[in-house]
Amino acid sequence: MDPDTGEDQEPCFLVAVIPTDTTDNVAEETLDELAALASTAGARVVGRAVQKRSSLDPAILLGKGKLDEVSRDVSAAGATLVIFSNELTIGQQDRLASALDARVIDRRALILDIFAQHAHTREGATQVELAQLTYLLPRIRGRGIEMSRMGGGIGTRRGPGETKLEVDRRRIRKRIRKLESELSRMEAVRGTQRKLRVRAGLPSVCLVGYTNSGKSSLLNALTGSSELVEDRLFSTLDSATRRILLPNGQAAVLSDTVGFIRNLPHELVASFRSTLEVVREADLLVHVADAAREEGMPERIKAVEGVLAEIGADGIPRVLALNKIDLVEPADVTRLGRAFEDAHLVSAVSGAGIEELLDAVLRDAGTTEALILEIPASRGDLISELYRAGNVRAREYRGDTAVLTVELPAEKRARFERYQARAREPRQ
Ligand SMILES: Nc1nc2c(ncn2[C@@H]2O[C@H](COP(=O)(O)OP(=O)(O)OP(=O)(O)O)[C@@H](O)[C@H]2O)c(=O)[nH]1
Ligand SMILES: [Mg+2]
Repeated sequence: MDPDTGEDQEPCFLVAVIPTDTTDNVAEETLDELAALASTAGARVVGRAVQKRSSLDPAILLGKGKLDEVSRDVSAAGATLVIFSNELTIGQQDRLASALDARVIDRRALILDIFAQHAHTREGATQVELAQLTYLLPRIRGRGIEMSRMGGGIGTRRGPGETKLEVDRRRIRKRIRKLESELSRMEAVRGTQRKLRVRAGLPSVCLVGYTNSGKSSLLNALTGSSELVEDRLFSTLDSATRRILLPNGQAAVLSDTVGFIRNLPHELVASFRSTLEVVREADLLVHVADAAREEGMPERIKAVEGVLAEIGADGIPRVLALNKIDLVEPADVTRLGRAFEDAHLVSAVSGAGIEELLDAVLRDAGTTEALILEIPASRGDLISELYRAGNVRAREYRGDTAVLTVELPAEKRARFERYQARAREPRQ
């Protein structure tokens, strides 16, 4: 199947069962996102339905009347696949599939499927297979289940639906162990490469953000390289790293990463541990958000922050870049600027705001090398603050001046600027 031709795309129907207090806008946004995921996976959306419910029916999720309605709509629209935004148990999946007379998958399986289609490197493919099998394992429950029901594979031969057939739990466990050990070998290599970079002493900056917000486009705009940019979700799975020159001529490394999404399946976060390590070890994160999709923007920003916390990267200094500002009406640009005071309004396409963003990167990350500070020896308070806030590498006294070599976090630098012994020299 070729998702680009529009032919052969599996007709699919989307269903979201959401809490009663959800606003209509959020409900729409949930379905729009599910639709974007479905078409990214190569399916053609032929209909959608929402049901607001205060509690989910554990057997079949939907209320009886709604189930009949959806069932009629699914067959009228000729859908052979129904995708639920809710997470489904295997029992629910089975019951829904027979009630709706179509293949049924949930959003998690759909995201895993997209990742499988986009995994081009060996590490990416290994990470995705591990995530897919981890998703699958608890769903098999020892029965020789008919795996085609497990979904997988929209327009792909690589989903679990296709690797299926004779798999059983023992074999899956064995395969999981093998994949894990392969991944840790690949991680070790990656670690060595990273150490080489660290030794080169270059500050490391990482682009993070919701999928399709324009991270790869920004990497290209900032470095003049040509990473794959697509109006699809999860185009980037591997973290590409490029060298950039900051406005003062100093070099830094800039990495692109896999996009985040709300409720990112946790098997994926776990499997992508090593890819995401570049995020954890960055000196600065540039959080890229799509300013052209204002609906749901705060939620998407929050979702990204949630994933950052989940991977232990929430303590890293961050700048927010609102991208695609070329698509925003001037009046709305002003409003956005006020609503997100600290954000940089940028466009990877028009180049607007890129210089300013680089200045901010230089300010917040370009200065990871140690400062040499001359502090009056009488200012014990400042000296102990430096010990608390930074990493003091050396201290000596010259007369009544303490000379400290100290690595300081970005937010403390301005405070100690006037004690700096010499201007920072650009590196290389
Ligand atoms: N108009 C406009 N479009 C942009 C801008 N930046 C990115 N885009 C478009 O937005 C879409 C997604 O861009 P990518 O750079 O692939 O986004 P990404 O964040 O890397 O996406 P994933 O890797 O899929 O998570 C593409 O169609 C880009 O052409 C921008 O500043 N202005
Ligand atoms: Mg990308």
